[in-house]
Amino acid sequence: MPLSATEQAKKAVGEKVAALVVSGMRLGLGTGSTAAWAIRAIGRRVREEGLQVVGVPTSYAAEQLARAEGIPLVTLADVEELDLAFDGADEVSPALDLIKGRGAAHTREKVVATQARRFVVLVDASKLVHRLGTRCPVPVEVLPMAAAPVMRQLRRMGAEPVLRMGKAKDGPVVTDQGFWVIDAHFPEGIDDPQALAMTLSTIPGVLDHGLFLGMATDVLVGEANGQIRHMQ
Ligand code: ABF
Repeated sequence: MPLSATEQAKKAVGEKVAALVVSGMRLGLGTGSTAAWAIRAIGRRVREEGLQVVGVPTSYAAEQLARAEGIPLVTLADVEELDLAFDGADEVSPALDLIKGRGAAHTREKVVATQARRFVVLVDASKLVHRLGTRCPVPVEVLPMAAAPVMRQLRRMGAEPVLRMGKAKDGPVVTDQGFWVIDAHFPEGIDDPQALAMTLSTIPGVLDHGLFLGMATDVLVGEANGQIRHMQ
C-alpha cells in the first residue's frame, strides 16, 4: 500500500537524520512513528554498510525496534554523553520549543535529549504551531496515588486535565516506569511556557511533563511537497 503524504514526510525526515550519522556516534533513539523511520534507516546502515554506533533507547518500544534492527544498545551509565539524539514531537513552536509525550515516553525522552550535544527533532509540517498548546495538551506523568491532587492543582492553574486512558478504556495508560499520564489541556494555548514548565516541575507527585523548552538544536520538517525544511 502506498504511504500517505504524512507518512512519506515522516519517512523523509527519519532517513535524513539517519544520513547525518557517522561511525563512532553515540545516539539517543527516539520514540514514535517518525523516530521509528530513523531507527529503521540506521539499522539498515549498520547491517549494509557496517556503520558502527551505539544507541540509548527512550522507551521499551524504541528498545525493541532497535534490537530487531541490529543497533547495539547501551545505557546512560555506559556513555559520558551522546553525540546526537533524535525524536519526534507533537508541537513545535517558532522558537523550537516542543510539546512531547503523546507516546507517554516524554520523561525518558527528556533525560536522553539532555545528554545529547545535538538534539534533532523530526516532524511533519502539521506539528508546527504559532503558540504551544493550541494543537495538543501537555502530558504530565504522575505517580498514580498523586493523580487526583495533581488534577486539582492543574484545574487551579487554568488547565483542563484528563487522565489518559488505554485504547480499550479498561484503565489508565501506564508508562514504562509504572506511572500514569494526565493530559493538561489549555484551550487558549499557553501564555508563558517557561513559567508553566517551572510550576509543573514543582508539583509533588509529578515525575516530568512534556514541555521541552530550549532543548532542540535542529528541527527537520517534512513538507507536503516532499521537501525537508531545516530549522535551527
Ligand atoms: C514521541 O512520539 C513523543 O514524544 C511524541 O509525542 C510522539 C510523536 O509521534 P509520531 O512521530 O508518531 O507523530 O516522539
